[in-house]
Amino acid sequence: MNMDRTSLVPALKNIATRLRIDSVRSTSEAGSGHPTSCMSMADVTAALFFAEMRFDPKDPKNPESDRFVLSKGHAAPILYSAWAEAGAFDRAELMKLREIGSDLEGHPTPRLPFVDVATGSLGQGICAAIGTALNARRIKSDYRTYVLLGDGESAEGSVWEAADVAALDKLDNLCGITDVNALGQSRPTMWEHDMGQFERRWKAFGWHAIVIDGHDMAQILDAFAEAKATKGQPTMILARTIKGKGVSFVEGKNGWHGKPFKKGEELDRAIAELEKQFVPAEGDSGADLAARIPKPASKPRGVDTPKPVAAPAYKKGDLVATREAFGTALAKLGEADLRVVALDADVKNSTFSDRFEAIAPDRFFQNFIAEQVMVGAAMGLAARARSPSRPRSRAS
Ligand SMILES: Cc1ncc(C[n+]2csc(CCOP(=O)(O)OP(=O)(O)O)c2C)c(N)n1
Repeated sequence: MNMDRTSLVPALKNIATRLRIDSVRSTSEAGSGHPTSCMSMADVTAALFFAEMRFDPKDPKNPESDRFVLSKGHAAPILYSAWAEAGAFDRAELMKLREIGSDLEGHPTPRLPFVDVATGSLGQGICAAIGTALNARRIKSDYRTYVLLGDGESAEGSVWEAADVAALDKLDNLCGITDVNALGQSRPTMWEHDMGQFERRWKAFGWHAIVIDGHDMAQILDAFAEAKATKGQPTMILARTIKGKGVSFVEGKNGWHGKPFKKGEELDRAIAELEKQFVPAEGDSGADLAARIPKPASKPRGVDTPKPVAAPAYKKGDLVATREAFGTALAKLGEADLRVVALDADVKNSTFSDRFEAIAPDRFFQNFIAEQVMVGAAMGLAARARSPSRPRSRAS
């Protein structure tokens, strides 16, 4: 179902309101979690899932699907809510957040079919997103990778290692969004709402940077369109937002990080305020929305079956340095199995992984002396390199 902007914007706003309500309710039910961190990113999430990404909620591992990495993993409740809204699983499951026995943990894990990599240790998600973006090149797919970070998270050194490598690799299939809500865990963030600081940094690292009001749906949609049209460099959308957006007594207030609303008067007040924010809109029921999500093209892809190769021909008594044996074995594995990739941090001539590069240059990824992004990217590549697996019917 296609919708023009005038119908789309109110429908997306209502989704954002539902995502906020779910995040508030599920964290209150759990008695823990980060509702205010979810509320700042609700508008961006609604636009991303229901007007930007191509994916099939029932087949999240489809090799041609766009990828989403929630780098600020503590905002997991809104990720779960978005997938439930899209029809991946029953919305009632959301109320099992953080229960023993539910896969809807406090931070996302790949036990969930729609999560590629575990996030929550801040600064790692963007590195993994480099891996999923590189994988698109490896398998010659036009899928895009989206990664959402916190502004507090952006102080992590690994974020800037990732920024460097993505620019060097000209990953124009990668789009970051920074949720600049100006608050961290215990205090305001380093640059608070000084958007120019973020913009200058990302531009200096070679990214296309777009500053927007992260609660203005039209600006969000325009920014995603601009990112998609940007060639030769990755894009970072810097969304100025308000932490706790939607509930007046927490909006922009320090001291509400990682605090659910207390059941009873506090929760009821929050929900009542949010429910007032629904606007008249057509076609925003769950089924309408899921039907509107563009599905990825299905391309026939063979399974890369490993082929037998001869083991390295060592003779008893040969003296071979461990690192050289490693390089030789790695090259053999690469020859046998096309899914094997290798990443290096400027030590390929010590580890002999240059032997792998010689036989499979298109599966060898150089990260220079940036080991954090190298390890994270390896995680992203590993998550996508597996053969397509069957979709699971429920989340927990
Ligand atoms: C590596 C790491 N350090 C510290 C933390 C603890 N922590 C969790 S959330 C958070 C604040 C994050 O702030 P920000 O990135 O701005 O996110 P938001 O305000 O949207 O919650 C901190 C310090 C963590 N999860 N990972």
